[in-house]
Amino acid sequence: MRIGIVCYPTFGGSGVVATELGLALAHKGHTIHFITYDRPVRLRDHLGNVFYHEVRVSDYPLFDYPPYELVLSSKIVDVAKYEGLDLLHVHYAIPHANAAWMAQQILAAQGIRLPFITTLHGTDITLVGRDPSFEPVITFSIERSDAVTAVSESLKQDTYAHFPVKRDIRVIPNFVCNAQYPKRDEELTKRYAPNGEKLLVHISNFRKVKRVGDVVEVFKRVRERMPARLLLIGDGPERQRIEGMCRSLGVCGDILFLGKMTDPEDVLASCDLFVLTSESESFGLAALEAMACRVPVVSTDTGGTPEVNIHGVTGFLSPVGDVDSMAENAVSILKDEATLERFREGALEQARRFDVDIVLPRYEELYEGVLAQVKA
Ligand code: GMT
Repeated sequence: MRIGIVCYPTFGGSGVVATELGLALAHKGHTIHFITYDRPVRLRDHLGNVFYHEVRVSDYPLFDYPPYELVLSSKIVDVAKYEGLDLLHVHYAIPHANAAWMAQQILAAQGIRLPFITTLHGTDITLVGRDPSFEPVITFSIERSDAVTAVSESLKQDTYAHFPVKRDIRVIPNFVCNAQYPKRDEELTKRYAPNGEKLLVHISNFRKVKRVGDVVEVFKRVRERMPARLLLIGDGPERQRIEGMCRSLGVCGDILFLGKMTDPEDVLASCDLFVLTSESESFGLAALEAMACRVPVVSTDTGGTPEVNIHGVTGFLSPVGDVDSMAENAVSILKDEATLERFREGALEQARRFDVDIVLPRYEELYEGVLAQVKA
């Protein structure tokens, strides 16, 4: 199949999933055209059948708001026509689904039928999407998509709860390419934990929804009970505040801010526990990536996280904001090697249930179904 993929090219989970999906499809022989405003950060492989089309918005002074969606729609039309796309898969509803719908209309006027699939990722529904100024457009473009998927059962239910949407939404969870994840490298572990401290890790875009301050509070409590250090990977609007918080709590010396990392797997695999304290999380891809590195997870019990992090098996779940409970759970996993090992195994087993080889065929089946409907 010739498949167009529209996504955010940044470090967000939706862009990562879209890119890994495109690469996995390309490995199976499909031709993939990424259409986005920058090269997706995870687009690292040089395969002959993967292409990147940049959406460049003119900065004409009349535009206070550059019309990105219009340029995106035009680019989709162009790629669909000249590369002969069979279908388009857009990740994150805003503004990708409505840009896809507009492109579909323009192509239809030229006698070309381009079906499009929308994958809902989380904040497009639970945060941004709930802003009333977006609601009619999101509802419309979800209804008009040829197929819609959500990355968790929880996100599917949230969509029905917050939007007047009636159509079927198929749950296809996020995935990991387990074969790509490295084993723990003791040398690397020693660099971050030179005195055998337990290594806690958190990865996010440092937005408010991630409650990174709670990660620091959890860490502070764990460190009172055992030698420990914390790696914070990523960057975003909350970083400066969190740095200030670390200083005032006096835990700076044991917290390392590593910034944005394109491929954090090696560092992840050198850690002992992943901490995810989000207010809401439709899936928690970073937690699944940690599990693929045999790292258990202490997380909040919100949105889709319980579908990924199994309480008592891959880690533990606590109410949002309950830093005492999360710290207690962290200590109970880290307290002895045998327990940690049991959770490590549980985490890896769970990651294998979300392997690309299991999830990818579900997307291919969906694509084939959509194409069959178009031809009928
Ligand atoms: O978490 C973010 O702020 C980024 C966002 C995105 O769309 O890139 O992540 C969402 O999609 C990920 C991939 O499907 C999910 O794993 C995240 O749980 C989801 N984030 C939220 O729901 C907050």
